[in-house]
Amino acid sequence: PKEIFLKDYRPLDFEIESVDLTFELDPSETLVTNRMKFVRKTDQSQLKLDGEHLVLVSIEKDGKILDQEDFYLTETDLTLNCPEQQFELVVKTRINPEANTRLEGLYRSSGNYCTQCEAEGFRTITYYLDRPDCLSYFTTKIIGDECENKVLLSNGNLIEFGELEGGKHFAVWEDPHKKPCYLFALVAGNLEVVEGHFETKDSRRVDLRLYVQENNLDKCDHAMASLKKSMKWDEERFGLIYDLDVYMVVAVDDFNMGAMENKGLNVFNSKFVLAKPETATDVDFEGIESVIAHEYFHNWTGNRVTCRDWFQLTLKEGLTIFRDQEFTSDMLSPAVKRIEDVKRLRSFQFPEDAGPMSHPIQPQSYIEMNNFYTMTVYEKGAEVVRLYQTLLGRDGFRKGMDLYFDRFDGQAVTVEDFRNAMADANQRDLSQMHHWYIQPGTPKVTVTKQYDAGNKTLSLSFKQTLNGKQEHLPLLIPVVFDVLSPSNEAALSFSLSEVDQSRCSRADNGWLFELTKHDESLVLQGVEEEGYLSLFRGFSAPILLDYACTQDELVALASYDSDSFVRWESIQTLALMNLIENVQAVEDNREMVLSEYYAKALESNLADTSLDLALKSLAITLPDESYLQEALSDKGMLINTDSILAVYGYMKQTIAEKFESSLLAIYQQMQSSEAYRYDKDAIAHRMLKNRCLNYLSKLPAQQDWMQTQFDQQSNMTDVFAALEAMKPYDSVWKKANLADFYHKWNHDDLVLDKWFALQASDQSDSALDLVKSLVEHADFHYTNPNRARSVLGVFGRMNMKGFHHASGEGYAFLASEVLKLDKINPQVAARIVSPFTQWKRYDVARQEKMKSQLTKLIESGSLSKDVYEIVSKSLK
Ligand code: HT7
Ligand code: ZN
Repeated sequence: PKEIFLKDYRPLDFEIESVDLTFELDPSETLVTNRMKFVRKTDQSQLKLDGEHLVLVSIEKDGKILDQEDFYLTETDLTLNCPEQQFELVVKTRINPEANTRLEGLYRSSGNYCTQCEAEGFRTITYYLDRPDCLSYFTTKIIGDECENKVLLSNGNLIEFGELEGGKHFAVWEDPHKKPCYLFALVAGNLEVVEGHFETKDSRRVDLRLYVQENNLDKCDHAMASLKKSMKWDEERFGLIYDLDVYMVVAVDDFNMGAMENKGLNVFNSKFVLAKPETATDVDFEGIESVIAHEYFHNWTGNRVTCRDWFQLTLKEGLTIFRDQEFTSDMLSPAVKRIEDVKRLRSFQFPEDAGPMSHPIQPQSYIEMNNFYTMTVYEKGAEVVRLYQTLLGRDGFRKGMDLYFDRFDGQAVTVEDFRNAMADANQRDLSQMHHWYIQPGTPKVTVTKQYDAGNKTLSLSFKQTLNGKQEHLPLLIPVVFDVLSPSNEAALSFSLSEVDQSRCSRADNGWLFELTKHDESLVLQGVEEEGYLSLFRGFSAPILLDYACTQDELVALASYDSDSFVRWESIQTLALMNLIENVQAVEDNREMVLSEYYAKALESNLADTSLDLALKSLAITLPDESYLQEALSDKGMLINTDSILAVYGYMKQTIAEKFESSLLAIYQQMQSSEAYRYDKDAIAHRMLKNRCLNYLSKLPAQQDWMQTQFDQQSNMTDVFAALEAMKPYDSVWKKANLADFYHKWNHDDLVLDKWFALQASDQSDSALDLVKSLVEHADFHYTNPNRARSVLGVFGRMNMKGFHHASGEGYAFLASEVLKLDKINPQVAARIVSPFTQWKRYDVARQEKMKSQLTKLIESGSLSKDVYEIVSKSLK
């Protein structure tokens, strides 16, 4: 397959002024007529249009039908000579939506038509210049059978509709905003609508419409409320107002990702729209709120100002993730949101960046663009956007955003354009920020301190490395820190020399030191005692911190640091040290222990009645397994998954035993007879309660709580937490509860996904047999991405016992499933294969077994370019 490079970017030779599309819908033979007005912009007269999986019916140029010899057709494009300055082409193609299991372009889901065009799906609908810098005005006419397609939707405003002969009807939509074709959308079928409205701050009424299947009408309230909150928030925080009279969201069951921000007509995976307390957990509710917000925010960051080419993807995605993080932070708890985002980044993005698919947030090349919708482009990209806000302050960041929209509204631009807007609006030189965009890997910052009691100076030295070396272009790293008194918890005062004042200033949550070189130091003067360092407050940069801190210092920070992130981070570090020590103990045949320091920190957090309940829950949660794996790899240790399983088993059991009475008391205090509410306090109560339940479930004397909570059937958060707690038990009662759950919910696909996922992550001794039985289940369908992910995705990522079974059978199973899925949906198959990319991290025996499955996949000779790219890069 061909590799595409950023360095080969060339501006367009032709522009398309307008596009007039007509769809004559038919499940297997939809006819698309595409009338385009072209303007030639350079001397180049060869026009090459992208097109794949299409049957070409005819091409007409300026009213004349072209013959076979007038154009050149391949599997991926159509080339013709166009010496005219301006001309019109009418291209007719035939497509088969029903056979489209790739779910790109036009396809059918639950009997309805829908589209997915990002990144390069439009070329499977018609021949076109399918690249984001080709902006055009779209008009779309949809003709369909009236009984089967009550609803006919596309982007923009409805300008005409009516009846036709033979039981058909039509609708014409006109989008007044120029857009790239990846934002095109069409939806048709028998959907019901939930309506609402929003009044903009300039007093315009916007109609809000959620389209869902009839049986889901009772699950739309939360999505509608989230949409209204998002619209209001974007007006208040960024002054951004919606620009059409209607905003539509359609929920579909078969969808490759979370949702898609098509102009005025978002298409969503139903998982991110539908919720009621009986069917959805708090995590689902939060997911809906943030994805609804994310897609809405794209209207400005992505749609009004779009990307010049796909290498600029982080321009819209990093920025929009940052915006949705800020939104959630304002809606719920800023401290909790920050910790959750950092956990996600470390558990998923850090490993990606340390593996064979590592790439900068602005990738330099790709084989399949869909493989670059990654944690790096999205989440690390958002962290890099956050760096601007940390460096410039909220007001400075807002000034930069305002200038960005003033300069680039209606254009397709680059990450450099964004940076220049930030710099110019704040009269700052931010050119060094470029280094974050072009270098892969997670930087490490090593900090050392030296206290001189005689001179009362505290010297801090900072050293940055990337991928273990100092050969990289140095990064601009904001270090937010403070120095705390060991005796009275307060921040110590100090002064700075004049030179240091230009590199270190006061910030909202401490001091802001701008590290710009490979090695740098800072001298704090007038420091009365050797303080404790509270470093990278709020996780002020996406780095790995290497700071030789004593465990006493960590216990102190874990117990009283006023920065919630550092407080949580300190207890996590103590836990991590304890976990690593125990991994070593297992491997050396020594006894495992619960470290006295970690236990002390747990105790003080459990006892702290002033601590926010959600933060308490996070504090008593062990770092997740992928974070431990990351830490072991960072130390150069190979991972033996059996040791990791043994260590987690021991730690959970020992914590439960040691803190039984506090856990039980908190569990009981957190009980509530109130109806489900989705708000910060109620979520925090459930979160802490269910964390305690999880620990208590390890203790024979407390096991009944699981069944009691399950039987109460209060809401899905609590029911599912009870089932999760039961998961490790190979017992009759667990099976009976799972069977009850299935009978109650098998009519609801989203709930059934949970039932599948729970079992796919079951790490009991029968893990492998269980997952094999799941793909044989009558409700398992390879064609539905949510279902495939809830079994195969969960098994590869979350079932250490089954996937990494020493026999290698887990690897063989997943690889053979990837091959099956690749024939149906390559985009989803490429995600499912990703756990194999980490093969070099595991012990030698496992490495060989994983590698041999990767080799088998390559040797199958029939891989899609999606899966091929991941597998071939992993084997390099
Ligand atoms: N911009 C979208 C990214 C996307 C996508 C969505 C659904 C299916 C396939 C897709 N390919 C790319 C989603 C977002 O970031 O908002
Ligand atoms: Zn996005």
